[in-house]
Amino acid sequence: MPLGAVRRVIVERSDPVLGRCRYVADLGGERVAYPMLVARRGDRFDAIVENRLPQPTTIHFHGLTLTEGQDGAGFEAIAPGASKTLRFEIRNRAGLYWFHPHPHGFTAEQVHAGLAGLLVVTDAEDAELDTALALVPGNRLALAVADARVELGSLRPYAPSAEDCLHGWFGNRALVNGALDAQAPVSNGWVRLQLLNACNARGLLLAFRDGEASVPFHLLGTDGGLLAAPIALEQVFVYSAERVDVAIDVAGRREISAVSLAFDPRHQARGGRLAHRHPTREHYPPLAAEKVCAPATTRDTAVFLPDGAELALFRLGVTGARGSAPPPLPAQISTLPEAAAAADAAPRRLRLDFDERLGFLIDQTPYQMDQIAFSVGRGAREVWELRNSPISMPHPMHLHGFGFRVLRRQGTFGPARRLASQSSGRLPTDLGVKDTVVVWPNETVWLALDFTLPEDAAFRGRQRYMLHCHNLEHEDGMMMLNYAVL
Ligand SMILES: [Cu+2]
Repeated sequence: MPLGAVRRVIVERSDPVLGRCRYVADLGGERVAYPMLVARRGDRFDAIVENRLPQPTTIHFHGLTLTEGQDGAGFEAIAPGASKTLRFEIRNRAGLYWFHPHPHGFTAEQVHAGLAGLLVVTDAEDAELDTALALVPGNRLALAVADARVELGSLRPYAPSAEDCLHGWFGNRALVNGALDAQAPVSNGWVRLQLLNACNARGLLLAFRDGEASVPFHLLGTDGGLLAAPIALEQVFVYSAERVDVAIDVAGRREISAVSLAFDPRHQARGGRLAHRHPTREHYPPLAAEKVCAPATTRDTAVFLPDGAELALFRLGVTGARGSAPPPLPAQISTLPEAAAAADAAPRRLRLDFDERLGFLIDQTPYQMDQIAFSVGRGAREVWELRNSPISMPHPMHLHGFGFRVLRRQGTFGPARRLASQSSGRLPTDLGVKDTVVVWPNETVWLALDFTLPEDAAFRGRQRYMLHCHNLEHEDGMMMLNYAVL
């Protein structure tokens, strides 16, 4: 559905007992639940968001460069029964973006409830690639992969224990665009998949199989669009909120299954007795009926697969006769330059830590909504050094407002080290434009950032944005900070 056609977005509960929720797009008469939005770079969005939840909410367009007022980061949540107008222009590169709630203290529960929508942005370069791949309609898919706890065919409501608050909420089954056991028909030739990890906390090690055999694929792009050149791979990490764009040659195959392979997720932090109790939460009910949503005292082991466990994701059923071989992949697919740091930039150091009492912290400080951790100059080019402590977990760190580039990784151990096939200790996904980057335990990651904002009037004055962990239990557990662009 074209982004520009949406007049109103209704945020509502579809199942008050289990606490399931959905976005409904109103096109000025016709209403569509779970809308998948498509736009071209330069398109505008102008719609009213109506909050019909019993909790405050916001819509954060993840990955887009927007003003503080349109970013939906939770400084001004939309109260139950209230509305807000969202109005902006898409200035980012073509790629897979997404939208989800970001009200402080309610984000994990609302995203888990099903509030995660996709926005596919295209441009001339993106269209050229489809032409070069001779992509047939139906062979380009945008998929949001989440995990949920399913028992006896029914989704269990969100009720995290202290252990869940520490490690994250993990399910036992994959939901793809909201469906269990998802299967998509595709035709012979190239298939282009743009995939979002919409799990609250689970890291995915994405791979494809034909029976027992691994099916190779090519990484085309990341969070913020296409790489300069495709990279041939057999598996790729996609952490919460990260996106990958991949091409798979399915010619001559009948069925391909997408899986998350088993890996050691390096959850090394232990012993916290964390429970997320935000003062504001006490004024609002949970999304699920209270009788099924009492805070769990022990972890719900019956319907639970830990992070790093193998998980079936979805299947592609291949139809049509095997024709001639699909065209070769172009050697260059975009004009993205190499990542480079400003020559004189001394790094801004940020530490990721764990405290048994306070949980996960950035620079030893839990989130405070009315504080600004630091300010950056408009148009400044900076290098950020994110260092994770050795006793920790992988933290997918998300920056609001700006895409960035990964310069270097150091101190990487475990499965990420095995896949760090690129220069400067980087993973293949590090070669693209990112808005979310995983920092593994003991690892230091250097990022190149450019804080140039659009010239127009809406961006004038101080703009506040956030840096936070996108493990949503860590996010609601205060692993966030505000920064300002002056
Ligand atoms: Cu985290």
